[in-house]
Amino acid sequence: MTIKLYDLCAADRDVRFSPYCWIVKFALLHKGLDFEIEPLNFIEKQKYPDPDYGKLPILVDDGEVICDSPVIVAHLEKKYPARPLVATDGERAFANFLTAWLGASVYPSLAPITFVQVHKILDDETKKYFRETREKRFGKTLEEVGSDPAASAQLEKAFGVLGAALGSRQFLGGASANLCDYIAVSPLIWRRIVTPEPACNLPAPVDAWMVRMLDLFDGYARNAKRGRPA
Ligand SMILES: N[C@@H](CCC(=O)N[C@@H](CS)C(=O)NCC(=O)O)C(=O)O
Repeated sequence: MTIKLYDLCAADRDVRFSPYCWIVKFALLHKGLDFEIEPLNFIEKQKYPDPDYGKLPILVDDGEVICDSPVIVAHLEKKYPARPLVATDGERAFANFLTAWLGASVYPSLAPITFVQVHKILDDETKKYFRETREKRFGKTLEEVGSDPAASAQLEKAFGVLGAALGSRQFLGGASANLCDYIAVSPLIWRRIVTPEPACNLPAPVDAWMVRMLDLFDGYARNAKRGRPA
């Protein structure tokens, strides 16, 4: 059995920042599965196992190509049912809620101010692709997109919601982490790897939980290499 994760990288191939790839890495670690990582950058699409899909993560599990982090997670859960990522339908519903919350309340403020930082850690050719695609998407320069004075306050408010869900719990999953934690932490790991500048002040329960998340799996995320402007 070989499991290979195609993981998005910066100019330095050891710097791997994609939040969706992080959800998959946490899922593989949670299940205790051995996996190899193949780092590829944004413009190496011809080397992606599915070049037409054109995004990462992609998992290749015993020759089967699986795209899209929720589909990959569902595949892992089905094929490797030991150590479930969610144990009940309620947990699955909460995981879906968190994905929607990230899309509605976190990424709209976090992505613009982080894209400008992602750009700094890419090689020159990839920088060109990244700038062109993101500027086309937003209709503004990356620098204009990245200078939203309201972003940090909006993020503090959004993470207040996560703090309320955490309360005094160790993890969203209770005494131990589950898929809900891996989904919720993924944008914070993204930001941490891309830049040392925090996006906002985190509420105390979220700050303490983040430390626990970084400690998981022998500090896998804490020890992940962080980007420096290329
Ligand atoms: N829904 C997908 C989203 C994957 C995605 O958007 N990946 C980004 C990196 S974070 C990507 O590969 N983008 C390719 C590009 O912009 O060219 C998932 O959850 O895996």
